[in-house]
Amino acid sequence: MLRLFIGIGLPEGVRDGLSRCASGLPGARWVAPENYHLTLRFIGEVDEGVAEDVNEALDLVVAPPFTLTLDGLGSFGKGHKARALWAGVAPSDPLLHLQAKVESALVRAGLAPEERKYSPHVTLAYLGGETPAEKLGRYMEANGLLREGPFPVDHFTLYESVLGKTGPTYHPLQDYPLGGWQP
Ligand code: 2AM
Repeated sequence: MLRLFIGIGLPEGVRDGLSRCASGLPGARWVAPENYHLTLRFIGEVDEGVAEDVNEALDLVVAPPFTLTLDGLGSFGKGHKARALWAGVAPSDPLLHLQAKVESALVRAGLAPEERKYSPHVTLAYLGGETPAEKLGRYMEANGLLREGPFPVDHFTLYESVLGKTGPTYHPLQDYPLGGWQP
């Protein structure tokens, strides 16, 4: 079985910029900068036959390249209930267009449609409940002006997520270019 998701990798300069925010928050499990990414669609565990169907469907996705900007910080959950800290993505119609194309390709490949609303973000850290709300508030204030980009997005990627003792690592399996149909 393969644990798959589809995402957009970030240029080294953007990862460096984000990593400068990755300290000063007790209880945070920081994502390693080489693992920073923007998810388009989480797939989960599938067998190799389904993975091949997904690959063939993604090969047919046609969407234009675009630029993205990361803007500000947010969290899933608030205060002491926050469970993830992330960099936000400045509103982008081309990103939503690509995400919709990817979603319909996956449904064509036989996957069940995603029920959850798409919420673009780059996870910087997971919080296990030991981070005091007041420390998180101060961290957000100190780092909330975070802004990276604009940077070009000219492909998206099928990743395998490998769960390990120190957390998951993400391995690119296949890149799909943006910018028109290529034989
Ligand atoms: P996250 O960054 O908010 O944790 C690989 O796990 C990627 O898929 C991550 O970007 C993760 O989002 C996203 N993802 C979405 N739904 C998921 C789920 N149910 N389980 C694990 N990862 C999920």
